[in-house]
Amino acid sequence: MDSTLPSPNPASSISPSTSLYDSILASMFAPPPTVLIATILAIFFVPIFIHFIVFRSRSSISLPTFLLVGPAASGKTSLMTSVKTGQPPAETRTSQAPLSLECSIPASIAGTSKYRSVNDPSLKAHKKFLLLDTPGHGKLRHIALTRISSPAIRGVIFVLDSSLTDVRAVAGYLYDVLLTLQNSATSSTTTQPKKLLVACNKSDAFTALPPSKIQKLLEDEITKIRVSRSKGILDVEDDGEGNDEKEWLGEGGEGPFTFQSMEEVGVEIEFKGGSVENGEWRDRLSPWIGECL
Ligand SMILES: Nc1nc2c(ncn2[C@@H]2O[C@H](COP(=O)(O)OP(=O)(O)OP(=O)(O)O)[C@@H](O)[C@H]2O)c(=O)[nH]1
Ligand SMILES: [Mg+2]
Repeated sequence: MDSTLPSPNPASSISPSTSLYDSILASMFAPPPTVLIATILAIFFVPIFIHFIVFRSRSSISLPTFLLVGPAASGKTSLMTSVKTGQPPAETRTSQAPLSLECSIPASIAGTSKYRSVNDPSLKAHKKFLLLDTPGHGKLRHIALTRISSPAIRGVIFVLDSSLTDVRAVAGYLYDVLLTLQNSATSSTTTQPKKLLVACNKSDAFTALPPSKIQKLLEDEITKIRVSRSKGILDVEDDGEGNDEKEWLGEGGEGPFTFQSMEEVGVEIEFKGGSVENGEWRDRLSPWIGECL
């Protein structure tokens, strides 16, 4: 009788799960060259790719936008180019489609920077925004009016020629812009007022009127337009569809119209004079744009 017991085989005592574990560990610490190269490439390029996607989508979708509106040949396209380049353009053509340009102002003038320390390095950066030019021709004004209520719009710049040769036509377009802003402010869920800057351009011209005089003439003309339009509206009964958009300007819509009274319906208006020819708009617009950002 063989009394010797068979010696235990060390290999047979290792379970299959232990050997799998070992082989995974071995491949992790000594990976094949192809896996090594793929991992290094992923480490370098995936963050760059994600940054590119995020950066591109933010700049194209959520950049704060300022809408340029106003009658034809008032200087909207010229003003936009001069804010971007600091120089008046050599020549412009009648606009037939909207056009946007990316511009920037020093972050120190932006409204959100007023509580920062003067030593905050972020104040040395620039704040980007878009200027969106629209055609002034009567048949193409719907392009501007439909964009006024867009959430990306931080402010509207109404550009007019300071000579104000046709005050009725200018006041008529401004009336439509104000009405759209008023309806947008009253239907908005935020209490943030809508901002409008009336840019009295071409102040270099001999016939140019000062902004205070332009403001008064426009107020008188809008008062007349409001009276004539309200007569038409009173004849029309409520359409019964719960449409609460107002068709007249101001809280009550009675008496003389003033731009100041638009604050009661959530629209803040400022007047500024300047000239593209003299390269004045970049400095004159920056504080107002900074407040809106
Ligand atoms: N004198 C003077 N001329 C200006 C000024 N700004 C613009 N212009 C001239 O006014 C004309 C019309 O300018 P645009 O910028 O094309 O006007 P716009 O408002 O874009 O016109 P539309 O595209 O038709 O709506 C051009 O000949 C400009 O050179 C200014 O400040 N002073
Ligand atoms: Mg134009």
